[in-house]
Amino acid sequence: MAVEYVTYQGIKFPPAYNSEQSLRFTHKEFQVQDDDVFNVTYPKSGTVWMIEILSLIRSGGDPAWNRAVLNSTRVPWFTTRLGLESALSYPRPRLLTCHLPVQLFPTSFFGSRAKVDQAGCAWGLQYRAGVTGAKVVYTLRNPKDVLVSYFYFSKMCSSYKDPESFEQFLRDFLSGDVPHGSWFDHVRGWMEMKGKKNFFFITYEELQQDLRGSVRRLCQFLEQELDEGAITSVVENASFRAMQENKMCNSTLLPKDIMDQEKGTFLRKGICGDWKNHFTVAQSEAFDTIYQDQMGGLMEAFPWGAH
Ligand code: PPS
Repeated sequence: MAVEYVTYQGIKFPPAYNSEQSLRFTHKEFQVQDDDVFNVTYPKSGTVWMIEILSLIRSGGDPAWNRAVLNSTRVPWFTTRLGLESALSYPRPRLLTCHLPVQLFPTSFFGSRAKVDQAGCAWGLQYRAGVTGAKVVYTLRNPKDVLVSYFYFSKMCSSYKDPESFEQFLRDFLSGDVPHGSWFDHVRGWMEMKGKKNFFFITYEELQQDLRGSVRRLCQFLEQELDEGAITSVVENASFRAMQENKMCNSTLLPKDIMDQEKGTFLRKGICGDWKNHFTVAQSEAFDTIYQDQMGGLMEAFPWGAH
């Protein structure tokens, strides 16, 4: 059946999980609590990985919760219809997840005066430091790897249009004509928050390179002290292999009409640099030109910036 995306404020969303009403509600009316922790990503950047890490940290390194309860219940997708119900009945302190670009994030997180401040805050939103203690963990990944992962995911997930070809998907990704909008806008928007004390930025590549160090930094940010044994347990239980074996996070429990496991695997490769197996030299150069143009000075801020 043909997929018709839901559009909210000019951005497309997959129809199985979102409606215009649920997106408007989470944008305009969802009440952020002081002790909420948000896991925010552009798709395919390490969302479910961070869900495992955050839940393991929350349970002091004990994997029982991760092994017994679905990831979508532990850290609900609060912008989706079902996720919103879970989020509203979730006992505080909540762990929540979304792919929202910053301009569609709940306004209750920000000051509501919708005017551009003198410093030129991009979306006309002002952060009210001290009013809310809610925290955001934003994970980003080399966009070329995001694109490859997104390409395969779109093939297996019924709520996404099956890409015509890699070349076409590349064109759509570069022009931002994909669900959840442009990677460039998403990252640039959230990067405006860099330096705020309630924002934590991390890359997929850092998680790969030094998961233990990343978990330590996250614990510090979340003000949750874990001893070395507990950190070891987080690292072990959030490994690619452990996650592949855990039905509560490997997506194999999803019904075929949502995710067809015969068409692919959600935890597909879990590596950095798979783009090199997919991009031609010309495609990579075209990507770099647009990346440079869109990201400008932000380029060097990321581990893949120099390449
Ligand atoms: S989604 O659909 O947006 O929620 O997808 P998301 O979870 O953001 O991204 C899925 C990719 O993350 C990889 N992944 C991991 N890599 C390494 N280690 C661990 N533990 C891990 N967990 C998830 C997953 O394999 C997807 O990447 P690809 O490149 O497709 O393998």
